[in-house]
Amino acid sequence: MSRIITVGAAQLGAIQRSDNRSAVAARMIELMRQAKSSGCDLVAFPELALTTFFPRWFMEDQEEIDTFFEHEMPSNEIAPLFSAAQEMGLAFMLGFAEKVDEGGRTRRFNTQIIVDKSGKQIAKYRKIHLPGHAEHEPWRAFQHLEKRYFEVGNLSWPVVRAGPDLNGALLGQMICNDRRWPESYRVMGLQGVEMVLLGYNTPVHNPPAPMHDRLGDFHNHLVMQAGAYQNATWVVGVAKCGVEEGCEMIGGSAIIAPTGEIVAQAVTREDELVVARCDLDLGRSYKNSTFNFARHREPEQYRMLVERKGAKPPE
Ligand code: CDT
Repeated sequence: MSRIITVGAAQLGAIQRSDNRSAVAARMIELMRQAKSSGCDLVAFPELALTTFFPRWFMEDQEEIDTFFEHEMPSNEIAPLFSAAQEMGLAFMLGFAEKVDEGGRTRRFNTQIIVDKSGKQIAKYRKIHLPGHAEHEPWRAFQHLEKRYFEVGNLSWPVVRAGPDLNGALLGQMICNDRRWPESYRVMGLQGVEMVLLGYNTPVHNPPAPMHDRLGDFHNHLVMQAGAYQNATWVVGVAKCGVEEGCEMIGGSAIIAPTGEIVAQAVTREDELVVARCDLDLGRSYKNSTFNFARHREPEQYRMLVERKGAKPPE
């Protein structure tokens, strides 16, 4: 019997600083309604879905910075999103800035969670590859201060086995910049992942390398398609996009099959639901042949991957 789950990539258009969380949640609930009427089991939202992409600003006042973080999930403002999902019997993935008291101190992470159809949180991931910089760089058109506002995630890339409501899917997560790194996919590939959910906020303009700007959409799909094929997994990439506080961000939300093919893709840079019926077993033939890891991988020869961080050319 085939193991199908119907997935919605719930792309969000721009969120301005003046948009409060209740207004954003209302937009998300509308996308959930569309998802329900399209037969979705699971809806995925973007990275930092509840606010504008705040690392574009240099801020020093911790109180101001913390206005972008969630100290409890769900907060009162976000609770309607969770209730709506539960009433509709929809599972969802949500990205947000997490402020947590852990190990006797306050910590801040760029986080995603998966909530099942019954409203139970079944997975959490904290972003590991934090792009950008930690100090103010006024020469940039806008900042990218993820290294200032977040700690590196401390949960690696866990894969969870969802319950029967999601056909026992083996689900993994990554966040935005992670999708550019093959290591992110492989750690989950080695756990047999069947579907990777990922949200992103990707500015069109890359201040340190403006010559890359024309390639943003291409690189977005290139890395997700490669990651899907090489690990025989579905990849669901969901953008927050459009012009946010004067910063233009790419769209291109896409659902990619284990074949490496894009099976559904957004055509706007606004709130838009992209739906695909995903057979969780579609990757099986790859996992059993070309990418039979147990048979063909040679980890002894890969030691440098964990022993060396930066590239060091030979003398
Ligand atoms: N949010 C995030 O990680 N964005 C980065 C911006 C590019 S920095 C070159 C990304 O990889 O899409």
